[in-house]
Amino acid sequence: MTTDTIAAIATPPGQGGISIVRISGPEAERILQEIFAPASGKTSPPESNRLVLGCLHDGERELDQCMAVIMRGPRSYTREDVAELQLHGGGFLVREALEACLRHGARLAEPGEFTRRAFLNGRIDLSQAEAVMRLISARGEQQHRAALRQLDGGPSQFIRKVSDQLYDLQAGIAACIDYPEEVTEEEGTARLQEGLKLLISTLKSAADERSSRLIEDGLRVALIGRPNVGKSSLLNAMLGEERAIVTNIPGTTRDIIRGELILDGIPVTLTDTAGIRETEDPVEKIGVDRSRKAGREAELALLVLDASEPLTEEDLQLLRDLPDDSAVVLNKTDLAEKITAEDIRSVREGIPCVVCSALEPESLKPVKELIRRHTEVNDRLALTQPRHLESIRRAVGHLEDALRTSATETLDLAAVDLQAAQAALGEITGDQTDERLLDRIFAQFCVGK
Ligand SMILES: Nc1nc2c(ncn2[C@@H]2O[C@H](COP(=O)(O)OP(=O)(O)OP(=O)(O)O)[C@@H](O)[C@H]2O)c(=O)[nH]1
Ligand SMILES: [Mg+2]
Repeated sequence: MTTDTIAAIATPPGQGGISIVRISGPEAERILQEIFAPASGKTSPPESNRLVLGCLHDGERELDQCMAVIMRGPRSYTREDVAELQLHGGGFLVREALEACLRHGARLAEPGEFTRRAFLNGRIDLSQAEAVMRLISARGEQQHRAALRQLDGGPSQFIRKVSDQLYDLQAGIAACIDYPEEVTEEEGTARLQEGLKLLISTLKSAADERSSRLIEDGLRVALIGRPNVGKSSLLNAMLGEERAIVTNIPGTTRDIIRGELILDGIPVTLTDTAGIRETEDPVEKIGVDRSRKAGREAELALLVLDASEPLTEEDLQLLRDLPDDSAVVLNKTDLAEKITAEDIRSVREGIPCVVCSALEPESLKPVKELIRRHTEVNDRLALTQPRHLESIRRAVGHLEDALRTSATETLDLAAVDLQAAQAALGEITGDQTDERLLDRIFAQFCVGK
């Protein structure tokens, strides 16, 4: 399908032990022969999939002593002939090697073009191609696991199974229309509706938006509260580093400060905020607005209170204003406690409340445990990637239309909805795609992959 030969540096820029330059296409082997001479002096074509030691040169000029391999298609990543050079890792050398490939007829690859070719040549489907990029950029265990499952073809198998069941329903409609003496319209409609309900519930339970968001984006936790209660100290203690400035002057933190930690394989973004209070200072005012916004936008808002002081009117107001699904952290329990969890619950019934001291790392366990409870995900989900969820939502919409249409109109009209659902599912595996969608997906890749 593809006719030209592409080349790119597959390893990140900078110095390292080894860098890899990759070539794919019909000219890959010729280019390799022209710029690489095996140390054995052999001139016969090298064996496929075997690393060979030799000399990389550009005409008369020696560039490196390196390893090279030719992987003849279809036993290669792209199913085309692929050559790889393993060079000594260094910015100058690797760029020279790439230049040599380009001078001998290769074209510089676009981001993701190797993987795009693997997809176009039928080696992997679209969802697996996306999984490659997810694997590369995985932060934390859960993202990694979801990416591996996807690369393994889990979501694709699931979609194909659902798609087969959808074809069965389409065939059922056709049978009903073509052979009315065999299947009555009522029987056909009843069977279709039963099948549709089952498919809708299968798709909905395979694509849980909350779990998907957690796996993809992690959990956002905001530390809010009035000044000087120890929000920045808590952030630092949780991260194990001095990220935010801490002083005993109320109003120290002026802006949003973020840090990331991984809890149970899920990335958790902790946000420290400016202490919330009435102020005339225009800069502090902006900070306070941002704090309130961070509290509203987080999946989990933690109201931090200074347990060594009685509850103030500001504390009570913040406590009442907390969004649902928030919790309270009573900090500074190394000092004499003036507030208890009971006091808090008498204002907000049932709200989770933990006690700790930012100065005693051991005491942070309950805070971590509280956050961890919010990171629980259904990790057996078939689909987690946002693009896939969007297709599933559309497919479910069409199936629900079909359910309505079959109740009020004729079956052939419902068949149109089923076709639309089938097309939406096909976008996930790439059975139905257009160039624009492919461009959008592969533009997110790195060059050389
Ligand atoms: N004894 C004790 N002191 C603490 C604890 N946590 C914080 N402090 C002290 O309380 C003061 C304020 O701490 P910060 O972490 O700056 O408080 P903050 O909530 O970020 O304050 P703003 O940035 O002004 O909103 C500092 O002097 C800290 O050392 C704690 O658990 N125990
Ligand atoms: Mg602070």
